[in-house]
Amino acid sequence: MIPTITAFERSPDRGKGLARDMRVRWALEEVGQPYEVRLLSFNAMKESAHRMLHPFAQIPTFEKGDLALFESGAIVLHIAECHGGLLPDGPNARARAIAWMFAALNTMEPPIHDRGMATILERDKPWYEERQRLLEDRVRGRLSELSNRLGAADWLDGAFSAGDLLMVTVLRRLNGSELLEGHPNLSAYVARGEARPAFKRAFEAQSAVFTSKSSIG
Ligand code: GTB
Repeated sequence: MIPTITAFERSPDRGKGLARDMRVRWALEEVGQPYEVRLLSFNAMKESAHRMLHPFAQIPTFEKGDLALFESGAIVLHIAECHGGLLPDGPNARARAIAWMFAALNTMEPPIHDRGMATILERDKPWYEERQRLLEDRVRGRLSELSNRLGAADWLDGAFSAGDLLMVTVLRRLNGSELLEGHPNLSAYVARGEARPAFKRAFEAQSAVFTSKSSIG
C-alpha cells in the first residue's frame, strides 16, 4: 500500500527542503517505500478536512490504509519501525537511536526553531538584536555539546539511524550560518547526511514542487 503524505503547495523556503515534510520524504526514500504527496495551500491546510488528519492544521501528515498520523517525529518512527534500515536490531542500540530522535526534536530543534522564527517575525522590534543574541547563545551552547559528543564519528551512535536523519534535518536550518560553520565536525556531519542518495532523491522531489509541479515522490 502506497502511503500519502502532505506538504506545502508553496513553501516559504522555495524548495530548500527546510519544511518538515523533507524528513518524512527522506525516511521513505531510505527504506525504499514509494509515496504520494498531496500538496496543500495555506487555506486548504486550515480546512476541516485537513484538521481531521492534523489537529493543529499543519503539514506533514501521513496516511496509509486506515492509519493517519501527524507529527514528523512520530511519522519517521513509524516508518523506521515498519521497515529495516533506520533503527538497529538490538534493543539497547534501538533505544539509544530513538533517544537521538527525541534529542533532535526536543533538545536541538526548539532553540534552532526559535532563532529562525525570530529572524522572520521579530526583525522590526526594538528589542530584536538583544533577543537574537540570547537565542543565538542558546543555539551555540547546544551545538557545542552536540559537537563534543559527535567528535570524529560519522554518525551519532554507530551506523546511520533515524536519529541522524532527524538531527541532520534540524541542523540544516543553520546551513550557511557561522553558528554551524563554527563546528567543522557538525558541518561535515550535515554534508554527510545530504550526500546520501536517499536524501538527494527526497530533496529533488520536494524542490520539483517549485520547478515542475511534480507530486509523486
Ligand atoms: N511538530 C510538528 C511536526 O514535527 O510535524 C510541527 C509541524 C510544523 O511546524 N509544520 C509547519 C506548518 O505546517 C511546516 S514545517 N506550518 C503552518 C502552520 O503552522 O500554519 C515548518 C517550516 C516551514 C517553513 C520553513 N522554511 O521555509 O524555512 C521551515 C520550517
